[in-house]
Amino acid sequence: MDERERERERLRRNARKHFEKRVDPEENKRRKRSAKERRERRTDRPRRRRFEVDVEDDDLVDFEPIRRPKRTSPGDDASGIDAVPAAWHARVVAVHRDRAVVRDAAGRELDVRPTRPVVVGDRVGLDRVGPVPAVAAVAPRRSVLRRRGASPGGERLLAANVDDVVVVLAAGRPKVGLVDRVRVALGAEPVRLVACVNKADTLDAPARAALARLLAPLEPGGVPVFLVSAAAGEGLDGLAEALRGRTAVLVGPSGVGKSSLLNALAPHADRATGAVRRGDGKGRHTTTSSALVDLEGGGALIDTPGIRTFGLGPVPPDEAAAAFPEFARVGPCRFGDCTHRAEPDCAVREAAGRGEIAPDRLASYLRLLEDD
Ligand SMILES: Nc1nc2c(ncn2[C@@H]2O[C@H](COP(=O)(O)OP(=O)(O)OP(=O)(O)O)[C@@H](O)[C@H]2O)c(=O)[nH]1
Ligand SMILES: [Mg+2]
Ligand SMILES: [Zn+2]
Repeated sequence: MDERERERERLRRNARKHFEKRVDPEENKRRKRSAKERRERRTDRPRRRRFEVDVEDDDLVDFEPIRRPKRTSPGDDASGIDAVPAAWHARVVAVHRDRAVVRDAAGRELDVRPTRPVVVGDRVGLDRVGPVPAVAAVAPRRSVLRRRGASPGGERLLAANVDDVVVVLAAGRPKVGLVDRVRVALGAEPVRLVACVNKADTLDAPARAALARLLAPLEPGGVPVFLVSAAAGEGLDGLAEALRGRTAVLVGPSGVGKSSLLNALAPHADRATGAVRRGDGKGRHTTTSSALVDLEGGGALIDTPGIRTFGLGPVPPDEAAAAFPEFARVGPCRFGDCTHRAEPDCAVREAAGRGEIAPDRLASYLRLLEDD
């Protein structure tokens, strides 16, 4: 069976799966009715407020699932925020289950009722009537970092209005493929992607050389790389310089040192950090909610909870390939729509065979195609 045939078979299988999942509409109605009755019987259950969210996986506790269909898109608020006096404009610096924390124009932090879905980094206009201010309007988002939710169709916004997305990895076992994943997730978002490899202090000279080889394809692909140590202070000046005056969000697996970096770059941040597990060096998900901290030299950093995976769902080959600009630099493949998986005369696989494309870059690309 050739590759195209296999692909068709896979699509057929998928279609069948969804078809089999469909239930009879009458049966569906009956199920909904009985679920409603069950809910109504449980009168002791506290009523859910609109802004409370279901936690679907523990690695993203406070990331906000954006429910669809939603009636108030941030764009609807465009005139809304202009109608709010400038003194009541504020920036969301933390989002909790039942409240958000904002910093207002005077630099004061206050609790607000998140009467609209907000995410860290949002610019909001407040309604200050009443004992606890409410979010009256959310400014249109200049940029967003989103991740596919655990439920189908439910995506999660991780942060809004950021200039930089900094993927943080640990020097010992850097999951470089995460950089590619985040790049694909960002698509055409107007943000800069940065890679930051922390814990440089744990490397000896040969390990440093091996790491440099692993990271080498990133910079020519337009991703600046910083090798730093939050613990030893190495490389922090360069990173701080690159982020000055900008809003950056730190994302990465648990235990790589995101919060430690934030503490090193913004000493008043005082974020909790936690030891990694002894056996596998993985973190223990110390940070449970995102927070935005202002940097002294201007700009801001957003700390986020560690992510286990950065799910994307199946990625179309051309979208995946866009994250690997070096593929386009090798000669054309025989087929114009070559996916570089198994087609004959594939220039990309041939270049990887000659070592002109790093084999782990090709592997990372192929993993993206298989994601589901
Ligand atoms: N050797 C070394 N250890 C570090 C460095 N930076 C952080 N650590 C340690 O790594 C562990 C995890 O650090 P955190 O800052 O809590 O990691 P995190 O990425 O915020 O983890 P989560 O909040 O769980 O996502 C802590 O024990 C830190 O002391 C570093 O540069 N070198
Ligand atoms: Mg943390
Ligand atoms: Zn090819």
